[in-house]
Amino acid sequence: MEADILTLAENLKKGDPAALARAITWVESHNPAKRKAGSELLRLLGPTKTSSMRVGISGIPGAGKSTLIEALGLEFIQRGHKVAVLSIDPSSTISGGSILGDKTRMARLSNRAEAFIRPSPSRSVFGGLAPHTCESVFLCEAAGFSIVFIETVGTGQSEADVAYVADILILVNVPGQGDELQGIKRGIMELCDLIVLNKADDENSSEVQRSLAYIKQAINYLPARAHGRTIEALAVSALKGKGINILADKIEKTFKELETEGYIFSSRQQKIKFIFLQYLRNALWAQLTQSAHVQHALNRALERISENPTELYPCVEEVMLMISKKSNS
Ligand SMILES: Nc1nc2c(ncn2[C@@H]2O[C@H](COP(=O)(O)OP(=O)(O)O)[C@@H](O)[C@H]2O)c(=O)[nH]1
Ligand SMILES: [Mg+2]
Repeated sequence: MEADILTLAENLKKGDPAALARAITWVESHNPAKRKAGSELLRLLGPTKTSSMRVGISGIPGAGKSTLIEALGLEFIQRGHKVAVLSIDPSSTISGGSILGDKTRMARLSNRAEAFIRPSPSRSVFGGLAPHTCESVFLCEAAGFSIVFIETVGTGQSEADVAYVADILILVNVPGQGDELQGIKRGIMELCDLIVLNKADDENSSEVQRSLAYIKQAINYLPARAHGRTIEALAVSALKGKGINILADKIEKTFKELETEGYIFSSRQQKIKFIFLQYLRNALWAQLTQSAHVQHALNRALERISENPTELYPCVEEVMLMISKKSNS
């Protein structure tokens, strides 16, 4: 394994896609030996000196996230970038996954030597996507990728988690979404830096204009972001390639400004602490609930609480008691 790790590190640093794919498999693995090899590899590679732009792309399924990433990816390649795409795939198991899904959707991008596309499971060994996605981003950077897109599944926790990994978060909307749906998206709207109205194939259509006006109005009601910028809205058509260069300009400009202000560096520092704590909490939970006694106490408490909902605290105490007995024995 040791020699394997060294060889892999060398090949990865040369930008070999097979080495990168293998390394990502290691950090995502449920197999403790592979997982350990993955950490060893990351330690060996160390922090990369060049910083990549980490761009999260969020939005409901079908909004055109993958199509948009393909269009943006090709644009950034033209600008001299190497583009990695990590698409969070809920159906992907840790061992493999539905690689076909997004690769076929990004056929033109995946044919390019400057691009690397990889579906990533939405849950790691210890739950949540942030820890392993974050490590996969580090690996992409070590392999020389200068922009990393992280595409979420557009539902649930992955949306909030991706904000911990990305420097810039883009929310993809489509014309004609009702107020109700926009409301659901409020949580993610508060985290994003740019809102893209995709499928604006005809930017002058009344539906596009209405949706854009609605988004701009909604932005006014959002609290200010930590970096003090207002969220911008932009209509594009990923399919027709409209507005893609403007969007790419905005991404580059925002990133450069935030980097110059030191915001990228400090927010990455903050975020990695959160990720570490999430990782640790999940690891602790996994370890504590390994014991059959604790599992038994946990099941008993779950049963008790379902019958006596007011006994939340005593039930917690009961399990805690068993945990401390186990850790002292
Ligand atoms: N008309 C139109 N269709 C689009 C546009 N972008 C994506 N689509 C289509 O929307 C569907 C879903 O796109 P996809 O990128 O897979 O969405 P995702 O689930 O958000 O990744 C596909 O059939 C795309 O061809 C666009 O700008 N205009
Ligand atoms: Mg997609």
